[in-house]
Amino acid sequence: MKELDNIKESYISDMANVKIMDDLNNLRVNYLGKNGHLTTIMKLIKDLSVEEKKSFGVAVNDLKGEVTRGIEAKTEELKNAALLAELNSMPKVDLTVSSAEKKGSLHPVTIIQQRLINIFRGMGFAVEDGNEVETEYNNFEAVNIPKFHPARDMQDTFYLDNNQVLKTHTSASQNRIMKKYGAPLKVIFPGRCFRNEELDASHENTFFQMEGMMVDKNVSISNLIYFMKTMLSEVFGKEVDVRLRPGFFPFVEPGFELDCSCPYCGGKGCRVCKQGGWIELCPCGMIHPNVLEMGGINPDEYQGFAFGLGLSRLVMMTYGFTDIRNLNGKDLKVLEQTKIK
Ligand code: FA5
Repeated sequence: MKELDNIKESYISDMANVKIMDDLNNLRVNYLGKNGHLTTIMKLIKDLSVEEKKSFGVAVNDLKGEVTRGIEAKTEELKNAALLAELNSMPKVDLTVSSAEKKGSLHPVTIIQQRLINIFRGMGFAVEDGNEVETEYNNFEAVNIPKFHPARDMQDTFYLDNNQVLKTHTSASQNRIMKKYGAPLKVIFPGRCFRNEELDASHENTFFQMEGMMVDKNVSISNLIYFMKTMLSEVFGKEVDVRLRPGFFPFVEPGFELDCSCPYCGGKGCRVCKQGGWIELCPCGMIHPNVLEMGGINPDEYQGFAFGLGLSRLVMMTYGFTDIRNLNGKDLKVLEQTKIK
């Protein structure tokens, strides 16, 4: 039938002009839609003889099938072309180039902190995390440093509008720990501290400490010495001696500076211990009764010790850093030297 031939011819030409999906959708509507050529042509069927009706129906259906298959094939073709265009527009990746050669490593502070945690866990201590932003109360009042106490001058820091501060020492967590655990307790809590400092090779405004507390009945200075000696011997991998000198901290009574016999020269004197044979490592003392009481622990029943190890300084000593600022710096060579082998 001539009309059907015309439709086929215009379909072939329209299909040849399809460039994008919208063209193809228009073509689908024009030929297969409700008012499309292959739908409206069926109106002619009523004027045909029975025989003609049959062959006309078959021919229209054949052409519909051809158009449907043509549309499917074109859809696939357009999708592939779009994908190819997208791939071509992407930056080229050369899979033969070897991957990044530099491997990451743990920060020296993390390494030593983890080592200390393992040692204290082995001695039955729990491990806690402290806040970096603390209430002024916890940082000072709760450790027996009331407002206007001169000890605050040595630990100046950032004061926030809401009575909070960037914590100046890990002792700021003592009160929370005591309230959380009650007595008896054995806990360590490492953390980052902040002070308004004159910066030099051994003073940073941001540094790490590791605090420890043990509270029980009949705890004495001997327990403190035992744990400190065991911990330091483990850290340095050899037996070290410790000694106590008087030191003042309002939250301990008596308070001490704990020195450790130099693990590098065995006490004979070297560069690390500045020829003195001893290294000042860890302020500590017996927890002041006021501090226990503020933490909800009865000082008549319980005693305890606390220590505040200068973790950043211990890291410096362990790896031979001569300037503490390298620990917070971005020089990768520093980290590479301390990679765990
Ligand atoms: C304190 O911070 C006490 N809270 C420690 C303490 C805890 C005493 C429990 C008694 C009982 P001190 O200000 O001395 O004390 O700091 C402790 C250690 O932190 C120092 O020995 C030093 O190793 C380290 N440290 C202090 N200030 C800095 C700083 N600016 N940069 C690097 N390390 C520092």
